[in-house]
Amino acid sequence: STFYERYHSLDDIYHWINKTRQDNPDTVEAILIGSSYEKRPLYALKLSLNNSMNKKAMWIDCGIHAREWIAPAFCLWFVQYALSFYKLNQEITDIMDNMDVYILPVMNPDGYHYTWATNRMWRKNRSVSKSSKCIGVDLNRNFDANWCTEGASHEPCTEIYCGAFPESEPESQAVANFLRSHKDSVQLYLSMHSYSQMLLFPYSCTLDEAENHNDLLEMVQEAAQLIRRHYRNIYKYGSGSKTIYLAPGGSDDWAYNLGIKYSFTFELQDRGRYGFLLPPSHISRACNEALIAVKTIALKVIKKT
Ligand code: 0X9
Ligand code: ZN
Repeated sequence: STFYERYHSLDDIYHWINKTRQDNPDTVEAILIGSSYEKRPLYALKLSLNNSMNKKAMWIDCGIHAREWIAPAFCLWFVQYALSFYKLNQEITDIMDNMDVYILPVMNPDGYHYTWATNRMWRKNRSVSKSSKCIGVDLNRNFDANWCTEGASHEPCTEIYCGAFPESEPESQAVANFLRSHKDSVQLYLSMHSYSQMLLFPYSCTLDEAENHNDLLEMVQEAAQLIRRHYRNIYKYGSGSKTIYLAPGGSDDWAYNLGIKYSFTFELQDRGRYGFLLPPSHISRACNEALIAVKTIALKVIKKT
């Protein structure tokens, strides 16, 4: 199997980031957007394949949740695909000609490292709480979008602990700061998770409909249809609160409220057979499916804006 058909340790991913940057000095930049609770660097890659000015941009983060290994694998896959197929594949060429892409391969490096070293099923980050012996905040409950209302918990020992206050965690703060300072260019926000095969959009923090609900629905519906046609695989789609559950404090809702009106969370393979333990032999298919959805949505955003 190739590099992209395997899961990689955090050290391997840091080496990959550095190598990717060095091998593509004109098109790839590594931006240090912050550091984790345990002081690991958070590098976002900026892919800029057509060096025209004033370009719009999309953001993809992977690995908010530590045990969802297919997500960082997708981020690496996507970078490799974009760099290899620019000028060969029409769709990725159109996307890269119109948008810069920011990619954060591992948003929760401390948790990811912990899943390799100690507990494969760890979800949260690794921050130590003042009030409890339990460790970790759910970074996808730590953003400032109806923070810690129904669907999150103030109890540090739960898997959905929202943290002491919104953006209490260095990882969520780094992403929020970066997006705040790039909100004029970033038009599309994507966050990669697993598992359950869903294409979700705001809101998850309320049952209210987003202002452009029908637009968002149309985009994920087309993406899901294409996945079904190409791979005979079913992805559910809809607003987060109505498709899975109420879950406040998520990055997608927060980015949406910031003004990034095309904001999505993908739940990649599978539907529960292997769950978080998706075998490496499934990586390629899972990533190709997700790629169809990313392309479909990005092209639609380009057309609309
Ligand atoms: O609960 C989550 O954070 C996500 N599901 S997961 O199984 N990967 O943990 C769904 C996130 C949907 N979006 C928001 N809740 N904002
Ligand atoms: Zn997740």
